Amino acid sequence: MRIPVQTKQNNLSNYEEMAANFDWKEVESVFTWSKTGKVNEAYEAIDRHVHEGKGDQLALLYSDANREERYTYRQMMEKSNQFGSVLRRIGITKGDRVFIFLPRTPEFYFSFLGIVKIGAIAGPLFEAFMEDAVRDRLDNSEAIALVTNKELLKRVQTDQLPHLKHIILVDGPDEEREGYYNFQEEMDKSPTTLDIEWMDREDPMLIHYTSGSTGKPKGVIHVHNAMIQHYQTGKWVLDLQEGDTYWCTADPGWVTGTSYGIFAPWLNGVTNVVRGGRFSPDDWYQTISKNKVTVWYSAPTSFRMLMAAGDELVSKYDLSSVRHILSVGEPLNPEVVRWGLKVYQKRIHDNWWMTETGGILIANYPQMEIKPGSMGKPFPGIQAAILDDEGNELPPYQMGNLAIKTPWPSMMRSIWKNPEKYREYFSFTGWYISGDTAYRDEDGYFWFQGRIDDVINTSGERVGPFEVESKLVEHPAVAEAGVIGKPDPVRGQIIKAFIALRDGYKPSDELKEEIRLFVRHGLAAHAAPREIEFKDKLPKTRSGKIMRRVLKAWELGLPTGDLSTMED
Ligand code: 6R9
Repeated sequence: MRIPVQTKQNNLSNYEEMAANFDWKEVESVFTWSKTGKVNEAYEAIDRHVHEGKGDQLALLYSDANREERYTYRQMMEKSNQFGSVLRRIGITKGDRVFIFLPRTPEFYFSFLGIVKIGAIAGPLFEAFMEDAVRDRLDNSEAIALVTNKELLKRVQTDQLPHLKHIILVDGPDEEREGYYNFQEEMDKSPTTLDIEWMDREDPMLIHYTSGSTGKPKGVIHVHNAMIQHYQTGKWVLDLQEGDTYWCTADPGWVTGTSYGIFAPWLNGVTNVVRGGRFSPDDWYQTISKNKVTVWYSAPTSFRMLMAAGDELVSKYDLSSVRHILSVGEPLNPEVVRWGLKVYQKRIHDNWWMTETGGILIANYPQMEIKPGSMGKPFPGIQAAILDDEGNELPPYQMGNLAIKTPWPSMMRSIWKNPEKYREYFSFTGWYISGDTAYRDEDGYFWFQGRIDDVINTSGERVGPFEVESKLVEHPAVAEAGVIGKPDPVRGQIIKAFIALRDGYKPSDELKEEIRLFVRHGLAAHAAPREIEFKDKLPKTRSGKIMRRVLKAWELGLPTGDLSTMED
């Protein structure tokens, strides 16, 4: 099935022609730094518009249950300048890691832009992270400053973080304490102008931690040069145009919430909607209708939850402002695309990319036919291929490793303090290996098949099984644990843990609940196993590795395959 184009929209009028002729260099001339050679992505996203006479245009429309605020580009420029000054006064300089552990609120965005403006490296954290997850990230990155609030500070083990010298609290501190600062007081003391730190294109700007199948989460480093891709994909994939009101539902703790919740919309000069608080179908439809959202970027898990909330709910709201809908994070089920067509009378445009890629690489464009279930075609300037395990390109319809020709503007430039991990992605010369499997059809559309490793994708969140297993075995009752993703109609996958108990512990529902809460409170709610099954013994290799492949086969009732490496 193919869904034809509904309207002709942006200036990527002819995909085939653009894909054949596009040169990233053409994009550079939009920006100031094509003349100076020096760049700052936060400046280009915000200040540039003010200098081009668009300072009074709305940049941020923020709301949550208690607050409703709007900020123009000029105000965003001034607030982020002030925060940049705060950091400079404290002694933060270029290259320092400054983390933000806050709910999605305007302070998050002022801080983020301020950090980038002074050339420091911004580290956004999910508000949902608990103690261990926060500690691992602050520790590995050797973060020197943290912007947070009193409630979330309780989850920061400052005594175990010798590098962390400065804590800026948006609602505190209650009394004077060395190294603690009051966000608002410091902002009030700061000028609204700032000497921007002019950076080289290749200077680091952002660190996002993401999960692999082994080891602790890794710190993916992005550089200022990523802006070329943020800007151009914003134009051609998100279809951002003058006058748009855009809503990306992703949290900035996730790469989608920075590349497409901060940079792409502001580089393109549109109004960016941020809605705080938790997901609810009513709340989301209200957010669209109240703000007259024109472009809406979300994730399959959310669309599936909206679908579960029913067609009738949709008819209660005026969603007619919406022109363009997009999805990323996991496979977008054809059923959801068809449902979107029925209830929103709009196509939902799937696109593919990763934390490591920094920006969209494969997409369904507004002016292209959609084949439901396909991720779309490579962005102009991007060469995608399917490789076999020796690095040879495979013909259409053969499944293999989804790979991208290196480099591209927003590609990660390193893994923090882990060059070996970084190299693993580039084991075939000239290619980035994504870890996803896919095939290409004869029209050049790419179709996602799965992950090569054991990484779990639950409601669009990437969870490393190792991280969850490590936490599980910290529980006194748990001797061994193996964690897999189990297919789930709404969440894509749920986390299922197989657990062997220590001597003296008996399986019970209470114990399951206790273990679940242990992970929930130690790591994060989304990392806690929804299902737990007790086993006398877990399948292991002779070298002692838990064989998740066998656990998966048990779960799905499939053959267990080659067991030659399994211990007796
Ligand atoms: C942006 C983001 C990356 C992994 C990726 C793949 C899965 C993302 C997808 C998709 C099927 C899509 N994924 N988009 N799978 N169709 N359109 O999601 O980054 O959190 O790093 O996850 O997510 O497996 O490798 P990240």
